[in-house]
Amino acid sequence: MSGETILLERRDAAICITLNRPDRLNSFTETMHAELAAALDDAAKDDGIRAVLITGAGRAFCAGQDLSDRVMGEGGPPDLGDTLDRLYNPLVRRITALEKPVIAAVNGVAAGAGANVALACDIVIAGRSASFLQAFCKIGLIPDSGGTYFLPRLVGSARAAGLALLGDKLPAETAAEWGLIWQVVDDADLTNEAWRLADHLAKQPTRALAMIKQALAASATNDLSDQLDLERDLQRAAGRTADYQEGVQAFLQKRPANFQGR
Ligand code: T3D
Repeated sequence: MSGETILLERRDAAICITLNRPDRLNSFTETMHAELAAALDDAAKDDGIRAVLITGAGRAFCAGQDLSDRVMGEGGPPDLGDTLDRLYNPLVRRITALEKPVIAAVNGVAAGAGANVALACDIVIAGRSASFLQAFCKIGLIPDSGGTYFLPRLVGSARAAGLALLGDKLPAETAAEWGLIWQVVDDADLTNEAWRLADHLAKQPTRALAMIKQALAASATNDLSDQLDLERDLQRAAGRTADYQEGVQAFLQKRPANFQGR
């Protein structure tokens, strides 16, 4: 069900969550966090949903925290560690732990936590006019929502430092050239292309895709030996799925596989 700050659209086994505060560039409020968390939890529980798409309404993907909620009151500065603990960190964990592929369709500027929430998704595609902005240093903060984790891993330490310390806008095409994101498409094609991708992923062997997510995430901290052990364990589990049987049969029978996500 759509909410006050997000829109939900279901097409077969894929669901699109649209961040919907366009006049504030879809910046995060507590309500948007709550609605997004509920939508992701519903997607996690619903076996019929096999791919999730996240995008923004209007001209932005998301401008990070709504700064009008951060005006200093008499009680002194807000405890930003608390908001990371309660809101942003659980969001990034929800996305990365979801046992289904998550696509970010970045339709305009993605700034602050908005940029890093996009980078937490499994596949990031962007419209040609989109941009990525580690806006934090401009207001005296550090990249959060996984920014200091994702950036060096995706683009290397020199580019990560430049992005985080300068806070300049990185155009989508450069982001793709640098390997920060998967793909850039023409703005007019973004919605169709994002749905095409979501529809494709929703028809794939969902459990194997979840295990691929798990293995890729673990490779950031595992050594080769541990990673080989993990691949063994996950492959053992993948080999016991109905979709693996279907994949092999379909190959041998020279027909498209009809995966059920089991
Ligand atoms: O606080 C915690 O809990 C800790 C967690 C922090 C996570 C964070 O994300 S911190 C970083 C917060 N985000 C930013 O610092 C980005 C602020 N926004 C911008 O720098 C620019 O708006 C953009 C570069 C994203 C886009 O620039 P531009 O020129 O295309 O648009 P604009 O004119 O600046 O924005 C349009 C409107 O959206 C404008 O309102 P107005 O003048 O039309 O009434 C602007 O104030 C509003 N807006 C944009 N971003 C935010 C925002 N309002 C509240 N919060 C925002 N983040």
